[in-house]
Amino acid sequence: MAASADNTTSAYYVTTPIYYVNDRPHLGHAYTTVAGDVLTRWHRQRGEQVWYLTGTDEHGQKIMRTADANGVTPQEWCDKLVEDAWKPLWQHLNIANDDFIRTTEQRHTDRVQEFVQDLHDKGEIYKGGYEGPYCVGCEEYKLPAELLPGATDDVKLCPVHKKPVEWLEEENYFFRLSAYGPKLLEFYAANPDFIAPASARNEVLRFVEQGLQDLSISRSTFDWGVPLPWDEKHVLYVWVDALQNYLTAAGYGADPERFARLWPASVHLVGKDILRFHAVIWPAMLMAAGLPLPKRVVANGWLMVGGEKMSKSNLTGIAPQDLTAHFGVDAYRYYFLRAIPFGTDGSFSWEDFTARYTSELANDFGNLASRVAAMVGKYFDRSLPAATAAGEAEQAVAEGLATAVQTADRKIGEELDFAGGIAAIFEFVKQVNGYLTEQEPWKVAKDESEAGQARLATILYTAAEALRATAVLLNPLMPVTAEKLWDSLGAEAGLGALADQTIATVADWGRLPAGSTVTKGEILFPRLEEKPAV
Ligand code: ME8
Repeated sequence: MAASADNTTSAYYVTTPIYYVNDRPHLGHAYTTVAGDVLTRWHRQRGEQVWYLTGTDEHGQKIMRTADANGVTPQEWCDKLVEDAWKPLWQHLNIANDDFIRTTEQRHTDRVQEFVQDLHDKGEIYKGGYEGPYCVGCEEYKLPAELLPGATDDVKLCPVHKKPVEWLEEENYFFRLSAYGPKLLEFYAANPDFIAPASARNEVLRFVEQGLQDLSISRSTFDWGVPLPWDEKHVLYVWVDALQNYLTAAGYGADPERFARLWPASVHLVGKDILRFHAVIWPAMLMAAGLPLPKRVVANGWLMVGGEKMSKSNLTGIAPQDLTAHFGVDAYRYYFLRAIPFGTDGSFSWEDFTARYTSELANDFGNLASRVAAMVGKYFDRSLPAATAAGEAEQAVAEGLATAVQTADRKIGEELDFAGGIAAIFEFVKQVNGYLTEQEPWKVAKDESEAGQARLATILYTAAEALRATAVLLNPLMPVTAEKLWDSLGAEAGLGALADQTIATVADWGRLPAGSTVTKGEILFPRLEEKPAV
C-alpha cells in the first residue's frame, strides 16, 4: 500500500525527560509532563500531526542501589514502579502520550548498542582512566570546585543533592566531547532559539566557552546497564543510554519511515537541572553520529519548597493525587502552568491555588458558563436564538476573541509561554463577563417588544458563541471541563467533535449554529471542600 501524504509530513515531536524510577513521581515530574501534554494537545488542536513521548530511565547505580535496599532485582523494582506508580499517574492526569519508553526494553538496548558501536568505529570513543568525585544522585562526575563543604574536611557535598560525593577511580571509555566545543558554539550562534529561556542559553554558552572535557561513558564497577558491545565488562554510562531514548522511540535504526517523520525532535522539554546533558552532551553525540540535532531544548524552572528545589528527598509530603483529590485534575493542570511563568522557579501554596481556583476558574469562567446556559434555558427554552441585532458591543467581543486566539496561539504554541497564553484566554473570559454586566440581559428580558427580544437573543448568542470558542481554546489545558462545556452548548450537533475544531477557525465568529440545544450541565468548578490535613 502506498504511504498516504499524512505519513510523510513531519510531526511535531515533543519529549519529556525520562524519569528515574528509584521512587514514585512527584509534583516536579508532573509539572514537566503536564506542560508537554498541553503543548502537544495545542498542536493537535491546530490540526497538526503530533508525537508525544515520555518514559522512564531505569539503569544506573541509583536504581540498582534502591532495588538492593528493597531486596528485589533492579528489573523487578522498575517493573513494579512503572506499572504501579508512573503509568497510573499519567493516566490520572489525562496525559495523552503516544508512546512510553523504558530504557530496559530491548527495542532500546539494541539501538543503544548499535549507536555506541558506530561511535566507537568512527574513533569517537577511546579507553582511558578517570578519577574524581561522583554524585550517585546526579549520576555524574563533579568538578572539585563546584562541591560544597561537608561535616568534616574530607567530606564534600554535591551542590544539588547536598549529600556526600564518592571518590571514583576507574578505567573507562571516553567520548571525545572536548572536540565538539567549537562546533557547538557555532551551532548555538546559528540557532539562537535552540535553548530557552535566555538565562538557560547563557548559562550553557558560558559553560561551553570555558572548554569541554572528554566524557567518561562507561562504568565497570557494577553491571546494571547496557553492556558495551566491544567490551562487555563495561556498561554504558546511564546518561548516554538515557538520552538515546529520544531516537529509539522515533524509530531510529528500526523504522526509517517513522524516523524520517519524527526526527529531529521539535522540542525536548527538560528541567534546568538537566539542561547541560541535553544542550551540550546530546547534540555533541548526535554530531558525532552524523544525525540532525533537535530543534529546541526548553528548560522549565524548579518548583520550590522552603526555598529549595522540590525533590524526592525534600518533598512537601504532597503527592499530585492529594491535590487532584481536592481541586480536580483540570484545575491541577491549569494551576501550575498559569501561576508560574514557564522557565522561572516558583513556589506552590494551597492558599494561592485556592485563590486562583475560586476567582479564575469557579467565578470568572464556571459562573459565566452556568449563567449563560441558565438564561438560554429560561428565556428561550434551551434553544440558542440567533443574533439578529448585533452592534458595536458584539463586534468588540468578536475582536477580543481574535486577539485572544492570536496571542494564545503564539504564546502557547510557539513560545511555550503557557502562563501568558492562558492569561490571554482568561482576559477574553473577563471581557465576556464585562459584556454581560454592561448589557444586563436579565433586564433586557423584561422588555417584551420585538426589539427587546431581538437584543436579548443577540446578547445570549454572543455569550454562548464566546463560550464555544473558549471551550476549544481550553481543550488542550482542561480537556474534561472543555468537553463538559461543549456538551452543555450542544455544539457537537452542528460543529462535530471538540477535538476536531481547529485553532485556525476558532476565531471565525458565528460558528455555533442558532438552534443548538443549550443545557445547564454539571457545575464546572464546584465550591471547594475544607482544606484536608496533609
Ligand atoms: O534527571 N521542579 O530524571 P529525574 C520542576 N533520568 N521540575 C522538576 C522538579 C522540580 N522541583 N523535580 C523534577 C532525570 N522535575 C533523568 C533524565 S532524560 C534523557 C534523563 C522534572 O527523575 C524536571 O523535568 O531526576 C527534571 O529535569 C526532571 O523532572 C528530572 O527527573
